[in-house]
Order: sequence, then C-alpha cells, then structure tokens
Amino acid sequence: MTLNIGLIGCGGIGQEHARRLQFTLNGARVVAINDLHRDAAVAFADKAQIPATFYDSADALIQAPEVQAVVVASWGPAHEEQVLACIAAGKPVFCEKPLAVTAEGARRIVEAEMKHGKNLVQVGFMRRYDAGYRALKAALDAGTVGDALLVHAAHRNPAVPEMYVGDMNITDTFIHEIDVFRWLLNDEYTSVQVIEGRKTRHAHAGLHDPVTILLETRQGIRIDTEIFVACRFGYDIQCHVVGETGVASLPEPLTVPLRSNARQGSGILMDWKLRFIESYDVELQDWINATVQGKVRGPDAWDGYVASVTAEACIEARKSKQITPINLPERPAFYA
Ligand code: NAD
Ligand code: ISE
Repeated sequence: MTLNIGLIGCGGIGQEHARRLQFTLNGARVVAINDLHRDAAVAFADKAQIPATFYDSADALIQAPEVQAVVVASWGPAHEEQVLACIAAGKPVFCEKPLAVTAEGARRIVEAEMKHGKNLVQVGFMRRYDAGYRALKAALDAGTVGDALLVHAAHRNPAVPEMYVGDMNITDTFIHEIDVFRWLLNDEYTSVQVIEGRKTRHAHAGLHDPVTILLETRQGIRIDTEIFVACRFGYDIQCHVVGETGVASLPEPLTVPLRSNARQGSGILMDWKLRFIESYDVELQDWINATVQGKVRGPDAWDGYVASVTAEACIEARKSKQITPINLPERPAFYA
C-alpha cells in the first residue's frame, strides 16, 4: 500500500521531508501541499518533480479525501491548530517539533486525542532514531558505565536567522535535548535553572546567546547543557554521560581524519540537515510503516506535551533566575 501524504509547510524541513517521502523512502507519496506562500510552494513542487495538488488552506488539505496522513512542517505557532484539525478528521499526523508552543496548547492536543480514542499523533523528535544516540542508550541500558550520575551536553548552531529571537533557543533548539535526555535516561525532570552569562557579539539584539541550562531528574541526575546558536564554527551536538564507573559519549559523525597543510584534524558539519540526515529517514520510514499498521510507535503527543511543560518551566526559570520546579503529571494509561 502507498500512503498518500498531505504536507503542510514547504519551507526548510518541509522540502527535505517532501523529497525523502517521495523519492527516498518506501510506501508513501506526497499528494497534497499547503503553505502560506503558494507561489514558493508550487515552484518547489514543480522543481522537485512532486506532482502534488496545492490546497489554499491547511484545513482544506486535511479534509481532502485523497489525503490519508498529514505531515505538519509549518511554523511552531501553527502546529496546535493543524494537529487538532487532523485529530478531528481522524487522520494520522506527523508534527515537527514543537507539538505546540505552549504547554496548554499541547495539553489540548493530548485531550483531543484521548477523546478521539485512538493514537494519531507523532512528534518529530528525530534524535531517538539517530544511530549514535541509540548506541549510547544501548550502552547505558546495559549498565556499561554503571548508573548515570551527570550529563554534560552542548547544542551548537553556527548561526540562526534574524527571526530566531527571545525564547527560541529553548522552544526551538533545547527542546531536542529535553526530549532526548528523558528517553536516554528513562527518567523525568524535576527542576531547571537557566544561566545567562557573557553574550557573544555574534548574537543579534533579540537573543541572549549562549545560555547554560541545568536540569535535575527524579533520580537526581544533573544535566548541564550549553545552548550556543551563534557559535560560528559548526553544527556541533555533544552528549557525555558520566556514570559510576565511566563516561559514555555520543559518537561524533563519521568524518575523514586529515593530515594536510601542516595541520591534523577532521571536519565539523555546518548544517543540521546533514548532521541528522539518516535519523530523519529512519524516523519517517518508521512513521510510514507504523501508520499503515494503524499505530503510533515513535514519540507521541504525551512526549510532545512533556517537552512543552519543560520548555515553559525553562522560560520561567530564565525570567526569574531561580531554580524552578517542573511539575509533570503521570503519563496516562492511554499513552502507555
Ligand atoms: P521555515 O520557516 O523554513 O518553513 C516553514 C514553512 O511553513 C514556511 O514555508 C511558511 O510559509 C510555512 N507556514 C508557516 N505558517 C504556516 C501556516 N499557518 N500554514 C501553512 N504553512 C505555514 O521553517 P523550518 O526550519 O522548515 O521549520 C519548520 C518546523 O520544523 C518548525 O516547527 C521547526 O521547529 C521544525 N524543524 C525541525 C527540525 C528538526 O531537526 N527536527 C529542523 C528544522 C526545523
Ligand atoms: C531547528 O529548528 C532544529 O530543529 C535544529 O535541529 C536545531 O539544531 C536548531 O537549533 C533549530 O532552530
């Protein structure tokens, strides 16, 4: 069976997902597209040779009888309404992170899905599908370094656009760490502190960069993460888990070690699209396969909700400069 996909949002990651759904992965094709910018979306589909119908609104695309499942890759603030419309139409939906830009919004999605009575929503936390993170999790679960005690992490982007301001280093960037650490450690967060130190001259006016975020978990694990989105030198994701008997680290992406021009070293990737390119493929292939079977296997709406609650606590902690509790309800049986 070929799953007919409707894609909402044909920007950076929407175009990447459209190409992989249409040409790289098995069992799906893009039959419908929608974007606020019609001309750019249609030009993209033409150039990419994706014969999809353009719909003037997200809602019209969701309602279209030929659309069997939806990929939401629009801006974060649009996600809640679009995901709720998919649930109302009973259509499976893969929503890029964040599920919603507020915890209340994510809660509304969880409630609508539970009321609908069937899991329909997957959130685009692709790091869970990354071979490096999976190998790290397998080592931790096997007790290779004993119980985890500390995590030292970094999420560095070379630069971000002018529209990336305010709390986006939490809601758009750190949200990946929020999801992946609780998955990696089989744990939940209890508190957070956000420390803004010296600001880089390369950050634009509306952004404090870098920041350090300290999370504590129920088991007492302390996680420090540097979020540095104007670091200039590369797209660099680090994660080192200190256990009772050793340190387990996220493997670096495969690069060729070089001795050249009187230097020794290896390249650092500059682009998130390349750093996680295989993870996006694995993630979406698994989503297609599970959707055809009528299941959600990946990060679900509850995971999206937990991420939003945690992100909101981070924003509060940044404003108050205090250690801020993270109050998470227990996972409902529906999401077991
Ligand atoms: P982008 O700005 O390049 O593209 C967003 C597109 O959505 C634009 O074409 C815009 O016109 C369209 N759009 C915005 N609001 C819309 C609406 N209401 N209805 C229809 N179309 C709408 O942004 P991007 O970098 O592609 O990010 C899109 C989403 O994907 C964001 O939520 C972002 O956080 C997420 N993202 C995830 C990853 C990842 O690693 N998983 C990477 C990049 C982006
Ligand atoms: C972007 O939206 C992503 O999701 C990337 O993975 C992340 O590194 C970047 O900071 C975000 O803006």
